[in-house]
Amino acid sequence: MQFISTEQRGKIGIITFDNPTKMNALSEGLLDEVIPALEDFKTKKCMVIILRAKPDVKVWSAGHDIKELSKPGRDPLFYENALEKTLRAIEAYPGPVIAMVHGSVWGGACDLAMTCDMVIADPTAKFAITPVKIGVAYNTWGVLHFAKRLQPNIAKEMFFTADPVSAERAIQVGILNHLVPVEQLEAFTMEMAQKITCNAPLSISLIKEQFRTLQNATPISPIDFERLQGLRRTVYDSKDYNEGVTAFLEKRKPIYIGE
Ligand code: LCV
Repeated sequence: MQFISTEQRGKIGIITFDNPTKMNALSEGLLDEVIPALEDFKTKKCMVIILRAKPDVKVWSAGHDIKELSKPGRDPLFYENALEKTLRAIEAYPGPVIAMVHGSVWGGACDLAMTCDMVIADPTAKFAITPVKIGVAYNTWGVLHFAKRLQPNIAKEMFFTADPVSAERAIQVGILNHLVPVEQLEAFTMEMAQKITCNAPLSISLIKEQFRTLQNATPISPIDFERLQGLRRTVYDSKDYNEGVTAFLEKRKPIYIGE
């Protein structure tokens, strides 16, 4: 594998993002390695998955590879998008997926962390969800991950400001299960994973699936779904989306006009 490394320790599967030159951006290449890794750990009956970056990184993941975002006029977060497929694979994994976070977490990587069953971080961690920074038409299922996990006012502040949330605040508002010192992060996470592997795997996978089914059972009428998709199209067709991506690639501040 080119962009991740994997390791199995007993019934624990570990996936490490390892593309530092691109700050572990969630490119199709990286994600196309994560999904088979999850499948492989499932075959090996790993009960717990740890998703992590290398110990010394500044950035856990820079989020979607912006260079791969679809051009205006096409939905950037379509159902078969590599990140959407990865999020579904994490939700469907028959055991807890723990995000072990050292460093900053951006955009789609923040959604990834919020889709994991638990998040354990050290004080270097920070979390930013960034569609409004780039003019992206975020998807409704993605918004649901935040709406399920956080108080609406906190989730809205994260989306509307796109500001990174510090580790200290992340533990206060419920993004984190635990905030531990840098030097204890790996041992603490492994200890929790190890503890879980001593419990009944069938019961664990049932309860995880019950959580997934209940949390996704958010009633929305077909007409409302169509309406939201129409609103999303207005955004991903907009001049602002084009400006957001172009400004990022040109390393300048975007100038939004609301069209
Ligand atoms: C491609 C990148 C990226 C990147 N893609 O290093 O959630 S949504 O809807 O927004 C979704 C669409 C999404 O996830 O969008 C991506 C959201 N991610 C971000 O907003 C983070 C953008 N990146 C940054 O703010 C900085 O790069 C951080 C703070 C991560 C690191 O800053 P630092 O000064 O250490 P540079 O900014 O110099 O980045 C190093 C190289 O990585 C590229 C960036 O363009 C630069 O490329 P060059 O070496 O060609 O100059 N890069 C960074 N993030 N998400 N490429």
